[in-house]
Amino acid sequence: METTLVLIKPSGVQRGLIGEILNRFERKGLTVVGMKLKQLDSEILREHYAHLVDRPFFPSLVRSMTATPVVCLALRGLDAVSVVRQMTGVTNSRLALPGTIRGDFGMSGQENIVHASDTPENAALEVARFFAPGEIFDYKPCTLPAIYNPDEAAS
Ligand code: IDP
Ligand code: MG
Repeated sequence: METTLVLIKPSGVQRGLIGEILNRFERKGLTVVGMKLKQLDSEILREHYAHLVDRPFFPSLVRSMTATPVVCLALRGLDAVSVVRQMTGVTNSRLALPGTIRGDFGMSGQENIVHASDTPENAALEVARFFAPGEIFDYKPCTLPAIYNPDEAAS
């Protein structure tokens, strides 16, 4: 099973979408193994968005991501990273498909409601960036046999 990081960004928090977004991931069958509010600062954002620090919109991105606390979610499941990226939709919310979070709730490229890890390697780094080890809970929900077959659940 993979564990991936989702941030409900200030755009999602301000819009009152925390419950809606969490509901989608729960209904899908992902296990919430970590969850908290966190106020971000430019230091963690320079690390988290290291691939964007030299882009002209980076100061605006930092302002946007520090406007309110974000909701940090660690979600576990088979192929959780790609499943959650598909549920998130492409970066520009105006191009994101209906049925995705960005496609259903967003109109912006920057104010695009959620962050989701893009590869298993980055997911491991990002979960460790936003959660202390004691904040991730290794439990198996009793619904797992209804979500996966035994071979899948063992992987
Ligand atoms: P992703 O969130 O879909 O993985 P990234 O390219 O990793 O997209 O960019 C991280 C975040 O930076 C985006 O979610 C968006 O909020 C912001 N961003 C990316 N490209 C632009 C841009 O061209 N203008 C403004 N903001 C951008
Ligand atoms: Mg990204």
